Amino acid sequence: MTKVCEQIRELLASSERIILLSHHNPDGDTLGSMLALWHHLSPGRKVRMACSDPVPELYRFLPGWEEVLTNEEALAKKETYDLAVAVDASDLGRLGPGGGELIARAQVVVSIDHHATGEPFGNPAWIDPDAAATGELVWALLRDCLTEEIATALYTAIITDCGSFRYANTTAQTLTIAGKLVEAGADPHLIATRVFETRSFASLKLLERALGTLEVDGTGQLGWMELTEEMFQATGATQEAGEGFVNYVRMIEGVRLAILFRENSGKVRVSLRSLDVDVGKLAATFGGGGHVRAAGCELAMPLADAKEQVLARAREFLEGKKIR
Ligand SMILES: [Mn+2]
Repeated sequence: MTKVCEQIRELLASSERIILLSHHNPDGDTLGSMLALWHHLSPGRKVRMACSDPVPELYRFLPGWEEVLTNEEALAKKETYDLAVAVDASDLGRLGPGGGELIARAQVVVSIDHHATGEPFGNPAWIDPDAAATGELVWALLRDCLTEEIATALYTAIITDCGSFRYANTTAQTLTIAGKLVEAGADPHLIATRVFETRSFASLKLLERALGTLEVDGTGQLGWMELTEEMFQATGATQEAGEGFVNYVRMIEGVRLAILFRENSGKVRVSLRSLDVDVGKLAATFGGGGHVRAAGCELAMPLADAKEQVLARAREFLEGKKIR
Protein backbone atom coordinates (compact mmCIF):
# COMPACT_ATOMS: atom_id res chain seq x y z
CA MET A 1 0.00 0.00 0.00
CA THR A 2 1.28 3.46 -0.84
CA LYS A 3 2.29 5.82 1.95
CA VAL A 4 -0.48 8.32 1.24
CA CYS A 5 -3.09 5.55 1.24
CA GLU A 6 -1.85 4.41 4.66
CA GLN A 7 -1.85 8.00 5.91
CA ILE A 8 -5.46 8.53 4.80
CA ARG A 9 -6.50 5.25 6.38
CA GLU A 10 -5.09 6.43 9.69
CA LEU A 11 -6.86 9.78 9.40
CA LEU A 12 -10.17 8.03 8.69
CA ALA A 13 -9.65 5.78 11.70
CA SER A 14 -8.76 8.58 14.11
CA SER A 15 -11.39 11.19 13.14
CA GLU A 16 -14.77 11.46 14.87
CA ARG A 17 -16.57 14.22 13.03
CA ILE A 18 -16.21 13.86 9.30
CA ILE A 19 -17.67 15.48 6.18
CA LEU A 20 -17.47 13.75 2.80
CA LEU A 21 -17.80 15.88 -0.32
CA SER A 22 -18.71 15.08 -3.93
CA HIS A 23 -18.17 17.25 -6.98
CA HIS A 24 -21.00 19.32 -8.48
CA ASN A 25 -23.10 17.77 -11.24
CA PRO A 26 -22.31 14.44 -9.54
CA ASP A 27 -21.63 11.21 -11.40
CA GLY A 28 -21.47 7.60 -10.26
CA ASP A 29 -17.79 7.81 -9.40
CA THR A 30 -17.98 10.74 -7.02
CA LEU A 31 -21.26 9.50 -5.43
CA GLY A 32 -20.20 5.85 -5.21
CA SER A 33 -16.83 6.77 -3.69
CA MET A 34 -18.48 9.06 -1.15
CA LEU A 35 -21.18 6.54 -0.22
CA ALA A 36 -18.63 3.73 0.19
CA LEU A 37 -16.68 5.86 2.66
CA TRP A 38 -19.90 6.82 4.44
CA HIS A 39 -21.01 3.19 4.88
CA HIS A 40 -17.59 2.38 6.30
CA LEU A 41 -17.30 5.35 8.62
CA SER A 42 -20.80 6.19 9.81
CA PRO A 43 -21.45 3.42 12.33
CA GLY A 44 -20.69 5.03 15.69
CA ARG A 45 -19.46 8.31 14.29
CA LYS A 46 -20.84 11.59 13.04
CA VAL A 47 -20.40 11.54 9.29
CA ARG A 48 -22.05 13.89 6.81
CA MET A 49 -22.18 13.70 3.05
CA ALA A 50 -22.63 16.80 0.90
CA CYS A 51 -22.87 17.75 -2.74
CA SER A 52 -23.82 21.09 -4.30
CA ASP A 53 -26.41 19.37 -6.54
CA PRO A 54 -29.10 16.82 -5.64
CA VAL A 55 -28.39 13.14 -6.30
CA PRO A 56 -29.54 12.42 -9.92
CA GLU A 57 -32.49 10.01 -10.27
CA LEU A 58 -30.17 7.57 -11.95
CA TYR A 59 -28.16 6.94 -8.78
CA ARG A 60 -31.07 6.75 -6.37
CA PHE A 61 -30.69 3.00 -6.11
CA LEU A 62 -27.43 3.34 -4.20
CA PRO A 63 -27.91 2.45 -0.54
CA GLY A 64 -27.64 5.59 1.59
CA TRP A 65 -28.24 8.17 -1.16
CA GLU A 66 -31.03 9.81 0.90
CA GLU A 67 -28.41 10.83 3.46
CA VAL A 68 -26.62 13.11 0.97
CA LEU A 69 -27.19 16.76 1.89
CA THR A 70 -26.82 19.70 -0.44
CA ASN A 71 -23.87 21.95 0.44
CA GLU A 72 -26.43 24.52 1.53
CA GLU A 73 -28.13 22.08 3.91
CA ALA A 74 -24.77 21.00 5.32
CA LEU A 75 -23.69 24.61 5.87
CA ALA A 76 -26.96 25.33 7.72
CA LYS A 77 -25.97 22.71 10.34
CA LYS A 78 -23.15 25.03 11.44
CA GLU A 79 -20.91 22.12 12.36
CA THR A 80 -17.15 21.84 12.44
CA TYR A 81 -15.26 18.71 11.45
CA ASP A 82 -12.05 16.89 12.35
CA LEU A 83 -11.76 15.77 8.76
CA ALA A 84 -13.13 16.63 5.31
CA VAL A 85 -12.67 14.16 2.47
CA ALA A 86 -13.32 15.31 -1.10
CA VAL A 87 -13.66 12.57 -3.70
CA ASP A 88 -13.16 12.85 -7.47
CA ALA A 89 -12.78 16.65 -7.36
CA SER A 90 -9.76 17.99 -9.26
CA ASP A 91 -9.97 21.42 -7.65
CA LEU A 92 -11.93 23.32 -5.03
CA GLY A 93 -14.22 24.90 -7.62
CA ARG A 94 -15.49 21.44 -8.56
CA LEU A 95 -17.09 21.19 -5.11
CA GLY A 96 -19.59 23.82 -6.30
CA PRO A 97 -21.07 26.71 -4.32
CA GLY A 98 -20.50 26.28 -0.59
CA GLY A 99 -17.88 23.56 -1.04
CA GLY A 100 -14.97 25.78 -0.08
CA GLU A 101 -16.83 26.97 3.03
CA LEU A 102 -17.50 23.40 4.16
CA ILE A 103 -13.86 22.49 3.62
CA ALA A 104 -12.85 25.49 5.75
CA ARG A 105 -14.81 24.01 8.69
CA ALA A 106 -12.51 20.98 8.86
CA GLN A 107 -9.15 20.76 10.60
CA VAL A 108 -7.73 18.36 8.05
CA VAL A 109 -8.68 18.20 4.37
CA VAL A 110 -8.03 15.09 2.32
CA SER A 111 -8.51 14.84 -1.43
CA ILE A 112 -8.82 11.52 -3.24
CA ASP A 113 -8.92 11.87 -7.01
CA HIS A 114 -7.73 10.56 -10.37
CA HIS A 115 -7.86 13.64 -12.62
CA ALA A 116 -4.67 14.70 -14.36
CA THR A 117 -5.75 18.33 -14.69
CA GLY A 118 -6.86 20.81 -12.04
CA GLU A 119 -5.36 22.53 -9.03
CA PRO A 120 -4.91 19.86 -6.39
CA PHE A 121 -5.89 20.76 -2.84
CA GLY A 122 -5.91 18.87 0.43
CA ASN A 123 -3.14 17.61 2.64
CA PRO A 124 -2.71 14.79 2.09
CA ALA A 125 -3.94 14.69 -1.51
CA TRP A 126 -3.99 11.28 -3.17
CA ILE A 127 -4.18 11.81 -6.92
CA ASP A 128 -3.58 8.87 -9.21
CA PRO A 129 -4.36 9.55 -12.89
CA ASP A 130 -3.66 5.88 -13.65
CA ALA A 131 -6.77 4.84 -11.72
CA ALA A 132 -9.80 4.41 -13.97
CA ALA A 133 -12.01 5.81 -11.22
CA THR A 134 -11.65 7.40 -7.80
CA GLY A 135 -13.58 4.31 -6.72
CA GLU A 136 -10.44 2.23 -7.34
CA LEU A 137 -8.53 4.33 -4.80
CA VAL A 138 -11.34 4.11 -2.25
CA TRP A 139 -11.34 0.34 -2.83
CA ALA A 140 -7.66 0.28 -1.82
CA LEU A 141 -8.60 2.07 1.40
CA LEU A 142 -11.51 -0.21 2.26
CA ARG A 143 -10.47 -3.52 0.67
CA ASP A 144 -10.27 -5.34 3.99
CA CYS A 145 -13.70 -4.28 5.17
CA LEU A 146 -16.02 -4.62 2.17
CA THR A 147 -19.75 -5.01 2.78
CA GLU A 148 -22.50 -5.44 0.20
CA GLU A 149 -23.32 -1.71 0.42
CA ILE A 150 -19.70 -0.64 0.02
CA ALA A 151 -19.20 -3.08 -2.87
CA THR A 152 -22.33 -1.80 -4.64
CA ALA A 153 -21.21 1.83 -4.26
CA LEU A 154 -17.67 1.15 -5.50
CA TYR A 155 -18.75 -1.08 -8.39
CA THR A 156 -21.05 1.75 -9.52
CA ALA A 157 -18.18 4.25 -9.20
CA ILE A 158 -15.91 2.11 -11.35
CA ILE A 159 -18.30 1.14 -14.14
CA THR A 160 -19.47 4.74 -14.50
CA ASP A 161 -15.98 6.00 -15.24
CA CYS A 162 -14.76 3.13 -17.42
CA GLY A 163 -18.05 2.82 -19.35
CA SER A 164 -18.60 -0.72 -18.16
CA PHE A 165 -14.98 -1.70 -18.92
CA ARG A 166 -15.13 -0.38 -22.49
CA TYR A 167 -12.94 2.73 -22.21
CA ALA A 168 -9.18 3.08 -22.62
CA ASN A 169 -8.73 3.63 -18.86
CA THR A 170 -9.80 0.02 -18.11
CA THR A 171 -6.84 -1.98 -16.79
CA ALA A 172 -6.30 -5.47 -15.40
CA GLN A 173 -6.45 -3.82 -12.00
CA THR A 174 -9.88 -2.34 -12.81
CA LEU A 175 -11.21 -5.79 -13.68
CA THR A 176 -9.55 -7.42 -10.66
CA ILE A 177 -11.10 -4.88 -8.31
CA ALA A 178 -14.51 -5.30 -9.99
CA GLY A 179 -14.26 -9.06 -9.45
CA LYS A 180 -13.54 -8.58 -5.78
CA LEU A 181 -16.49 -6.22 -5.46
CA VAL A 182 -18.79 -8.79 -7.05
CA GLU A 183 -17.47 -11.38 -4.58
CA ALA A 184 -18.33 -8.95 -1.80
CA GLY A 185 -21.94 -8.64 -2.98
CA ALA A 186 -22.14 -6.10 -5.83
CA ASP A 187 -24.68 -7.21 -8.45
CA PRO A 188 -23.20 -6.45 -11.92
CA HIS A 189 -26.46 -6.96 -13.81
CA LEU A 190 -28.54 -4.80 -11.52
CA ILE A 191 -25.97 -2.00 -11.38
CA ALA A 192 -25.34 -1.96 -15.16
CA THR A 193 -29.09 -1.94 -15.79
CA ARG A 194 -29.58 1.04 -13.49
CA VAL A 195 -26.57 3.02 -14.65
CA PHE A 196 -26.61 2.36 -18.40
CA GLU A 197 -29.96 0.94 -19.43
CA THR A 198 -32.64 2.77 -17.49
CA ARG A 199 -33.76 6.10 -18.91
CA SER A 200 -36.99 8.08 -18.74
CA PHE A 201 -39.28 8.39 -21.77
CA ALA A 202 -38.53 12.15 -21.82
CA SER A 203 -34.82 11.41 -21.92
CA LEU A 204 -35.19 9.30 -25.08
CA LYS A 205 -37.41 11.93 -26.71
CA LEU A 206 -34.62 14.40 -25.93
CA LEU A 207 -32.13 12.05 -27.58
CA GLU A 208 -34.33 11.90 -30.68
CA ARG A 209 -34.06 15.68 -31.02
CA ALA A 210 -30.36 15.78 -30.20
CA LEU A 211 -29.60 13.18 -32.87
CA GLY A 212 -31.35 15.46 -35.36
CA THR A 213 -28.47 17.94 -34.89
CA LEU A 214 -25.68 15.40 -35.36
CA GLU A 215 -22.90 16.61 -37.66
CA VAL A 216 -19.41 15.66 -38.79
CA ASP A 217 -16.96 17.98 -40.53
CA GLY A 218 -15.45 17.45 -43.97
CA THR A 219 -12.63 15.28 -42.60
CA GLY A 220 -15.05 12.95 -40.85
CA GLN A 221 -12.84 13.13 -37.77
CA LEU A 222 -14.71 15.79 -35.81
CA GLY A 223 -18.29 15.18 -34.78
CA TRP A 224 -20.73 17.15 -32.67
CA MET A 225 -24.28 17.39 -31.48
CA GLU A 226 -26.28 19.97 -29.57
CA LEU A 227 -28.93 20.19 -26.90
CA THR A 228 -30.83 23.47 -26.70
CA GLU A 229 -32.97 24.86 -23.89
CA GLU A 230 -35.90 24.56 -26.29
CA MET A 231 -35.37 20.78 -26.58
CA PHE A 232 -35.40 20.41 -22.81
CA GLN A 233 -38.59 22.44 -22.57
CA ALA A 234 -40.32 20.61 -25.41
CA THR A 235 -39.61 17.16 -23.99
CA GLY A 236 -39.78 17.96 -20.28
CA ALA A 237 -36.42 16.22 -19.84
CA THR A 238 -34.11 17.33 -17.04
CA GLN A 239 -30.54 18.53 -17.66
CA GLU A 240 -29.20 15.28 -16.27
CA ALA A 241 -31.10 13.40 -18.99
CA GLY A 242 -28.53 14.72 -21.47
CA GLU A 243 -25.61 13.15 -19.59
CA GLY A 244 -23.79 10.67 -21.74
CA PHE A 245 -25.31 11.79 -25.06
CA VAL A 246 -21.80 12.67 -26.23
CA ASN A 247 -21.16 8.95 -26.52
CA TYR A 248 -23.45 8.76 -29.56
CA VAL A 249 -21.12 11.17 -31.32
CA ARG A 250 -18.11 9.16 -30.20
CA MET A 251 -19.60 6.05 -31.81
CA ILE A 252 -19.44 7.41 -35.37
CA GLU A 253 -16.88 5.51 -37.38
CA GLY A 254 -13.83 7.64 -38.12
CA VAL A 255 -14.61 10.32 -35.51
CA ARG A 256 -11.54 11.08 -33.38
CA LEU A 257 -13.04 13.92 -31.39
CA ALA A 258 -16.66 14.07 -30.29
CA ILE A 259 -18.39 17.08 -28.79
CA LEU A 260 -21.74 17.71 -27.15
CA PHE A 261 -22.91 21.30 -26.68
CA ARG A 262 -25.58 21.72 -24.05
CA GLU A 263 -27.38 24.98 -23.28
CA ASN A 264 -27.95 25.46 -19.58
CA SER A 265 -29.28 28.69 -18.02
CA GLY A 266 -27.53 31.06 -20.37
CA LYS A 267 -24.29 29.07 -20.46
CA VAL A 268 -23.07 26.29 -22.71
CA ARG A 269 -21.72 23.10 -21.22
CA VAL A 270 -19.32 21.30 -23.50
CA SER A 271 -18.52 17.58 -23.18
CA LEU A 272 -15.48 16.29 -25.05
CA ARG A 273 -14.52 12.70 -25.86
CA SER A 274 -11.59 11.57 -27.94
CA LEU A 275 -9.76 8.65 -29.41
CA ASP A 276 -6.27 10.12 -29.66
CA VAL A 277 -6.45 13.83 -28.85
CA ASP A 278 -5.81 15.23 -25.35
CA VAL A 279 -9.22 16.77 -24.66
CA GLY A 280 -8.24 17.48 -21.03
CA LYS A 281 -5.81 20.07 -22.44
CA LEU A 282 -8.38 21.29 -24.94
CA ALA A 283 -10.95 21.81 -22.16
CA ALA A 284 -8.31 23.59 -20.05
CA THR A 285 -7.91 26.26 -22.76
CA PHE A 286 -11.51 27.23 -21.92
CA GLY A 287 -11.05 26.98 -18.16
CA GLY A 288 -12.34 23.40 -17.92
CA GLY A 289 -10.52 20.13 -17.46
CA GLY A 290 -10.80 16.39 -17.05
CA HIS A 291 -8.97 13.43 -18.45
CA VAL A 292 -7.00 12.79 -21.62
CA ARG A 293 -9.93 11.17 -23.42
CA ALA A 294 -12.89 12.64 -21.54
CA ALA A 295 -13.19 16.23 -20.43
CA GLY A 296 -15.50 19.22 -20.27
CA CYS A 297 -15.77 22.97 -19.96
CA GLU A 298 -18.41 25.66 -19.66
CA LEU A 299 -18.64 28.81 -21.76
CA ALA A 300 -20.70 31.84 -20.75
CA MET A 301 -21.82 32.86 -24.24
CA PRO A 302 -24.54 32.04 -26.78
CA LEU A 303 -24.54 28.54 -28.26
CA ALA A 304 -23.50 29.68 -31.76
CA ASP A 305 -20.42 31.47 -30.40
CA ALA A 306 -19.45 28.57 -28.14
CA LYS A 307 -19.70 26.19 -31.08
CA GLU A 308 -17.57 28.38 -33.30
CA GLN A 309 -14.81 28.76 -30.69
CA VAL A 310 -14.70 25.17 -29.50
CA LEU A 311 -14.87 23.67 -33.01
CA ALA A 312 -12.02 25.93 -34.15
CA ARG A 313 -9.89 24.85 -31.18
CA ALA A 314 -10.83 21.23 -31.75
CA ARG A 315 -9.57 21.43 -35.35
CA GLU A 316 -6.24 22.79 -34.10
CA PHE A 317 -5.94 19.89 -31.67
CA LEU A 318 -6.85 17.36 -34.35
CA GLU A 319 -4.04 18.69 -36.53
CA GLY A 320 -1.59 18.53 -33.61
CA LYS A 321 0.13 15.65 -31.89
CA LYS A 322 -1.76 12.43 -31.25
CA ILE A 323 -1.60 10.80 -27.84
CA ARG A 324 -0.14 7.32 -27.70
MN1 LIG B 1 -13.97 9.95 -11.68
